[in-house]
Amino acid sequence: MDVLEKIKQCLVELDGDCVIDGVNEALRKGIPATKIILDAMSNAMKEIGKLYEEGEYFIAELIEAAEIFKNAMKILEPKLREEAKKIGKGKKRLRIIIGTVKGDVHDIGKTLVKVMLQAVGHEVIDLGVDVSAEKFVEAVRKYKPQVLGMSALLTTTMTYMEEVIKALKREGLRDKVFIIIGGAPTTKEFAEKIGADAWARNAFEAVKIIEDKLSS
Ligand code: B12
Repeated sequence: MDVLEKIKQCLVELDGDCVIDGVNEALRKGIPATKIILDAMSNAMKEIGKLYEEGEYFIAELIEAAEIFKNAMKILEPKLREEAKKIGKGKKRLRIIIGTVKGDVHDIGKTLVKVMLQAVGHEVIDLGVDVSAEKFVEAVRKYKPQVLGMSALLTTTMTYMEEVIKALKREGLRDKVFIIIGGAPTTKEFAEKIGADAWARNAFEAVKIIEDKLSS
């Protein structure tokens, strides 16, 4: 079996040791960390989501999958940072605020975006998870970032992104930041509908969009 397929299978089966073995093997073979994370591991998480939906897996399994993912990230993060540096134009260092919106505690995707943006050389202020509109507004006022990134993994919380944008408008801060959103249920159309400036499918794309639009 191909090593990326092995990592995916092992993660879906929640076999942490096997994931770590697979990751080490893939790195030895020279497979980029970006590919390991965005292809094998992220697809495994989608698969795990499906198993949850179908009633095969429960919350305990989702928690375990998240733990395994985070453990593998400890090995992959240094490589990921090296690789991300290469996409960065690195001309302008930006200040970026990022957070997962209110009601939502999913943070793996957001953290990946953060790590890659930091690797390119930007300053990232991570507001964490379950972040209210007031907190986003306060942070934009305080830190004056060029970019605001919002993450949501639930269809019930993604709508809150629009609340944040409305709150920024009310405070006269909307036009001062470039707003980029992401997270599994979001789309480019949704981003346009709520008045965000951009949407990214994954962490790699997020860095590219920000570099192209703002860092050159
Ligand atoms: C792991 C997981 C959990 C873990 C999260 C642990 C953690 N620390 O994050 C735990 C157990 C806590 C959890 C809880 C719940 N979960 Co959950 N979870 C998942 C799962 C399996 C994987 C998510 C993940 O980490 N993916 C891997 C990362 C790398 O991918 P990603 O998050 O999509 O991020 C990438 C892009 O989206 C993008 N991106 C992400 N954020 C951002 C931000 C910006 C600015 C940009 C530009 C890009 C970007 O870049 C990232 C990297 O490439 C998903 C399945 C799925 N399909 O997503 C379900 C899923 C999201 N969960 C789901 C549900 C229902 C729940 C619960 C409601 C279950 C419950 N009954 O309690 C709770 C909600 C808790 C809450 N209030 O938030 C559903 C959501 C359904 C829906 N349509 O709303 C899903 C889709 C599973 C399913 N198919 O049913 N979950």
